[in-house]
Amino acid sequence: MNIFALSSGKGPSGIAIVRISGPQTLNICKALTNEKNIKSNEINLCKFIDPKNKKIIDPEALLLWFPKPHSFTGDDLAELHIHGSNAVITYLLKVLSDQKNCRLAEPGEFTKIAFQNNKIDLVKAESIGDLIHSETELQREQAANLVQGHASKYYENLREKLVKSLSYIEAKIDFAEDDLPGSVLKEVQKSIKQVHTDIKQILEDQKVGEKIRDGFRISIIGDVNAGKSSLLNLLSKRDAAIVSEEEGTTRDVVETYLNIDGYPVILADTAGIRKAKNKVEKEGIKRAIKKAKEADLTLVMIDVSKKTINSDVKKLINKDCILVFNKSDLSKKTPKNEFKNNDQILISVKNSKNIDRLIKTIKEKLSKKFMKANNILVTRERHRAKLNAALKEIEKFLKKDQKKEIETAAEDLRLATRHLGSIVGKVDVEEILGSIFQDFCIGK
Ligand SMILES: Nc1nc2c(ncn2[C@@H]2O[C@H](COP(=O)(O)OP(=O)(O)O)[C@@H](O)[C@H]2O)c(=O)[nH]1
Ligand SMILES: [Mg+2]
Repeated sequence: MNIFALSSGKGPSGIAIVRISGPQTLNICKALTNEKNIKSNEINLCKFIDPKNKKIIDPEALLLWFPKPHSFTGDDLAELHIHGSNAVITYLLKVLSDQKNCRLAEPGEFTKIAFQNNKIDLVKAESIGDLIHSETELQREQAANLVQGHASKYYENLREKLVKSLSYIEAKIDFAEDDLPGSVLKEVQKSIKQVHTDIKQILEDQKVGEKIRDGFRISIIGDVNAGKSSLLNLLSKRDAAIVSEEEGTTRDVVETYLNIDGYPVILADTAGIRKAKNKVEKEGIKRAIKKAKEADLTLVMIDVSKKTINSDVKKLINKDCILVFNKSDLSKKTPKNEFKNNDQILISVKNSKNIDRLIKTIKEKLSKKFMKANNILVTRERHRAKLNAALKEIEKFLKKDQKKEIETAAEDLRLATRHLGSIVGKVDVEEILGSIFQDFCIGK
């Protein structure tokens, strides 16, 4: 079966790219162009024609032909660069679907075939998806790193260490004691302990890779009528939350997704903190406090015209909060307070005053708190779960007396290897055997 799809965005645009992949790709291209001599890995200038009625689909287009295995999918693949109008695209796609054994590709199918043909591993497949969907600079950077295989190489390296240790243990099980030096088990222990330390270190990353993919969580909390909803609306450039001079307007949590100067952020507006009598408002305040606790960063908003900070709000201020004094158009004096170590910013949402400084401070805070690790490896819960599972097996292994329980200890390592391998999509027992044959001359 051959698959095809529009690989560029929806038209109209100067150029659109349609990809075809599968064993009959060249024949399909020949039928569509009437060209007998399509050159591989070169640009072919040609006309695309409807083979049924000889009508011209696009009089001037480009065809790139990549024979397997040197293509993105690893199968025969062609790229058709056509004029990007809806009519040209629609006609070409229809003609392609008329061809024998040719169907529209499913989402991600080109990448899936590339994985099945061993052109890319799972982490790369995922990160290609992330790169395509990246919305902020930080997300683009992270995905681009993964596409280049940094994480895959690291995991592969760890896995190879486990495979090597496992091959020693298997040898110890299979061969007579005197064939192997006594220090082998000690060496294995040492190497596995190192792998354990490395995985632990990867996991202690404050989940920054996932946060960059999904967005950093920022909560706005504070007094009623401090201007929390107004700030959310200003930053998100839309009327996401209701603003009113009536106290206790916001009750539910309102969230919006923002790009704050390259940082992906989920900003949450919450109910104002006060002694509420109303049941619904009480629930809103409970949710506000919960949001603040879960947040990566909290903006505590205070109305400067109030002169003091509400004692219930004070209780929520910790060392990571930014104190945002709002309504500088009404008063320039910020209330005296004991939070000397916190960032304190005086703004006016009404007049858009000092908002750029607030944004800069938010960025600095996030960067200081999360961007310490320069080598981000885990970007998905899937990776984290597999690493944790591998860690568990390694811990089981390390707890065992490997002389007495060598068989079950080997099984622990086998499972750990499998968990690590499944991050990049590699699970292979043959390799363990291969490693044994390589290191011990069995045929002697
Ligand atoms: N003077 C002045 N009023 C503001 C400012 N920001 C918000 N407000 C007003 O304060 C009131 C409460 O705002 P709102 O965003 O609903 O506050 P919230 O209860 O904290 O969500 C509204 O009448 C806003 O128009 C500001 O910077 N200056
Ligand atoms: Mg509000």
